[in-house]
Amino acid sequence: TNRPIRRALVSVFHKEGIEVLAQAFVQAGTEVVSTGSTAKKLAELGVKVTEVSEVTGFPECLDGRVKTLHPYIHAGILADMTNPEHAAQLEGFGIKPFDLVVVNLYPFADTVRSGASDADIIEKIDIGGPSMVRGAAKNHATVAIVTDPKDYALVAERVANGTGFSLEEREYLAAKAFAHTAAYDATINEWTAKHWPKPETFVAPAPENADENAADKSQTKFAPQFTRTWDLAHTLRYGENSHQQAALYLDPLDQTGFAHAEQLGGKPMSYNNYVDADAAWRAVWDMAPSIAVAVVKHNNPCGLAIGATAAEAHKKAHACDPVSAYGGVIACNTTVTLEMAESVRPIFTEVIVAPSYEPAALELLQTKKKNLRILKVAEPVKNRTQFKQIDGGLLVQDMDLINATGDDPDAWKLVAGEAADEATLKDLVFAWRAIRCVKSNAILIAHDQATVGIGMGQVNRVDSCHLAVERANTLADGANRANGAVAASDAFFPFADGAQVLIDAGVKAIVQPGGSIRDEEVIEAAKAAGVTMYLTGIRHFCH
Ligand code: 93A
Repeated sequence: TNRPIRRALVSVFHKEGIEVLAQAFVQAGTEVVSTGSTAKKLAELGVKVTEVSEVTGFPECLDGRVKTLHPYIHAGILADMTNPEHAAQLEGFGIKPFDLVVVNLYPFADTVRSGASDADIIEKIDIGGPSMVRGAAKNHATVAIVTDPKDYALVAERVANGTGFSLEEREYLAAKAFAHTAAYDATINEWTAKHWPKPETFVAPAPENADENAADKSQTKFAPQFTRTWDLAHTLRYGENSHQQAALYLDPLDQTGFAHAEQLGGKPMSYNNYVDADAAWRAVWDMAPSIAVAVVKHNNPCGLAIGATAAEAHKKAHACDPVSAYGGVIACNTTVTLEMAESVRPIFTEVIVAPSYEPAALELLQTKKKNLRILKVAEPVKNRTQFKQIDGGLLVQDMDLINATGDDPDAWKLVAGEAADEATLKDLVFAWRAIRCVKSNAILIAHDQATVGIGMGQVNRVDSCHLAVERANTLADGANRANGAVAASDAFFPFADGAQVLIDAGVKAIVQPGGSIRDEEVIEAAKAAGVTMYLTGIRHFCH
């Protein structure tokens, strides 16, 4: 099934690595047809190359938008030479078939990332390239299609020794080529969907009595077909557990997010390190512009605090639960100072992530904590679409951000006790912001801009209340930290029992969304104890 390569079509934007192919073409005397600057480069490398315009008898035009889009090229790509009729037709037209097509496309994603103008970005939507790639891939019966420079060495070998590729190899190359054009188009789809949102004129009015879950696809801001592409960054040692394979993929249109962190020290990041560090990184940005530090374990905070300095914020966050902080991940939303590095130094920590490090802080961490993975992330967390895979499907949602209306205390409703004084209100706002990152029935007790007890991961709210109180009150020195502190609940109390646990522990104020049919019972419990209670009207579930 091997087909020797006598005639090749080469049109590549990135010319890197082309030398090895050129050498093979020269050696084998392959007839090469090529586009403008690729032809120039190949000629410089000694290849006898024919310009596409010579083959078509038509000049490249419209600023290069039309180069290869011509039947003299595409019939040469698409003729199935195992089919005698195709062969006869080609001969009738005087068109010669291609055995090899080498193409790489205009760099659309790179152009988007470079911050180029819309006009420049649109000019980088390759039309002729994908047409050649898809044509050659379709016609893998007689054509080998190469899109990946990593394959050049093998191609060169097969060109030079005259063996070409087997059918099995051409099929594989075709599959790879279709993956390449699909990813390319998905990236264009993502950019255009973001930049050209649906105009009002296309939004159908919601039908009367519409079931809110019914699939009125015209209503959603998400595209009916949610295509999205991710570039494989690298494989990971293993996944959540050692028997699971895993890898990290990156968003091709964005090089600033946490996944693109620069690693300045330590062992390679693991799957769980990424999960935890991402959660910690997000948690500290919920506190911006205040200086904040989060300590995360198993995707949940074991401490979160605001401080006048990074070091102070770390000390306060760590003090919330020093037992759990062992082997945790630390995130800071400002420069890590030497003082903070000193504070981190004695604590066994898996990962530290921050926007920057004082040189002395970095040196200390790099030299004294050799295993500590040190990450630097270029930009704060920004709003993204979130995905959660379910069996056979994908759930898509906007990110839950701390700037929803209910996060503004001016919009809160005082339903029990006296209005909080300034310091108490500050702690309530802190607790409410901090609750966003706590998972599954979140109850958080806070004092002096720091968490002191966090209840999470429970299947009922009352257990989370017990856990939060227990955490707050089981420090070695026996301090009863819940007493006089404030508390937040990520969702309403379905019964008064959970709130009562907090009240009995001595919290002076509680913030929660409200909205339970038993709100009155909950409010009564607070009133009876003289505890202040605010309702936010929105909740911050996080699973
Ligand atoms: O503008 S295009 O969509 N129109 C075409 O007809 C065409 N043919 C090849 N872009 C086209 N190409 C692309 O040009 C190839 O995909 C490749 O990336 C690039 C190579 O052009 P040059 O050889 O001039 O650098």
